[in-house]
Amino acid sequence: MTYRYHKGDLFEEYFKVHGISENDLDISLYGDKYENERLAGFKDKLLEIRDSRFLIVGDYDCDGICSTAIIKRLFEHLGINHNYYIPSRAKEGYGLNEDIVNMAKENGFDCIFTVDNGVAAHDAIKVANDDDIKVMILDHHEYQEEPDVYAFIHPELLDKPYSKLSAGGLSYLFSTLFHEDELSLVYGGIAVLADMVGVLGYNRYLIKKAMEILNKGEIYQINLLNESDKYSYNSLSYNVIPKINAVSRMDYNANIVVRYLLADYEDCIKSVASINKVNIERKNITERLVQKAYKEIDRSQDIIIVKGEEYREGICGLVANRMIYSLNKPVIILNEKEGVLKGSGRSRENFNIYEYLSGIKEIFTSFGGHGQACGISLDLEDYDRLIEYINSTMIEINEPVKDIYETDINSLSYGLCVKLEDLKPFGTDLEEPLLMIRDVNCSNKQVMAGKYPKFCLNDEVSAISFNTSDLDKEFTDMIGHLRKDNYRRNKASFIIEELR
Ligand SMILES: [Mn+2]
Repeated sequence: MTYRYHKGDLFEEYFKVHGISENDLDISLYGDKYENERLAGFKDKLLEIRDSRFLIVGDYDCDGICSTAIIKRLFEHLGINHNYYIPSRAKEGYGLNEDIVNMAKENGFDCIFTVDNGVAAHDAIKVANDDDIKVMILDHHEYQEEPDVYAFIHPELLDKPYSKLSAGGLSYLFSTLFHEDELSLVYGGIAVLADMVGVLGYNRYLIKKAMEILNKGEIYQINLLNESDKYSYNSLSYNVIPKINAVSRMDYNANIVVRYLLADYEDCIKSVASINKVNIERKNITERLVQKAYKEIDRSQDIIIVKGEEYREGICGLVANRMIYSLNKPVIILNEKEGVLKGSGRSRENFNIYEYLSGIKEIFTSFGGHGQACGISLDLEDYDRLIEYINSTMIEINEPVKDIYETDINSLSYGLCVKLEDLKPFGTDLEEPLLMIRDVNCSNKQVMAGKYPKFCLNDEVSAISFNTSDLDKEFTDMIGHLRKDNYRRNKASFIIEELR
């Protein structure tokens, strides 16, 4: 780890590091109707053919599920004749394909409206065009050329504060041109959080507004998944969103969740238990596969790769994700089935795995993703070529860089803690500031629960470490995060990450 130290005003430095201004955090700028030519054009195109029969084609992850639910609600509001379809992760894989187009045609749909997919589905689009099925695409995945379709909208066609939206966020923004709908706003906010597309600009507005609505306690669909009507960003990220994602990961159809998100209270009560059960299975399997993978890997390799029949395709990404942090190396986990390998690669911010694997993309039958995450498929017979590529290519993994903000004991206060809390939610484009106090006088050590050292820093702030090896450590500097004290009003805790 390389550290970059920042002296001077904490917030000034923090904004500088992130290349942002207060405006990027100000959500009061949003809420009125957003005017944009491309978005308006997309709206007009929809209205022009509103008497058609629409098939909404979504994706099976949380963003895709929320997008589908939002557009479905919009179509109901507009009285548009529609149905929706989400391909099976295991049997069909991601995105619009020719079979779905044929199925749409056979069932008398004259328009396909894709959400969270479609921008790269050139072959399927061609089939649809030949069959006179109009295609409307609402997607946020990267593209080189605009798809040849009836209508297309993408966050990058919008102004900067809207340009990092996920598909669910964009679906919500689009729906505001027609109606105001709190449930759609909540699903838009959850989608943005789930896809980790950033927490600034309109993304921030959606996440914070969703949180505000959720904390009123009336969105029973999410209350039931959260098992509480009290919310934090963590409860959404670590409790609710994984459950929504678990269904397709475990090879069930994500339609179940779309239906759930739009069902009445009684029906939700009936089906929430099965979603919870699937999620518990998902957790157990992930844990088991992580342990298995650790036994099978060669730790001396620069890039860790494992394949096997037991690695469920929907779980590969989760397993890889768990391993990159402890190994600090890129990890690829592949499911092997009937001569075909399918799975996921993950890496930390300091290595671009997508670019790296692009160097041998000719062996992949499907390949997509971004710097830190990608999905690949290849024939088993090409596996040796992949290994050869990995063994013969030098890779350079940069040390991760961490920004540290120097402060002194007197500046630490409950007030500062409140100001820092206002920066939440944190995300890929806004990390929680890591603080450092130099030359701490540590004469007042207490021991909590027999193993954790605690220090009184001033009237409002005490510091605690939950690392038992810090108990007798000699140090001069403390590094950590300032958080509200859960037990004492108007007090803050400095949670120690490291003593030096
Ligand atoms: Mn997405």
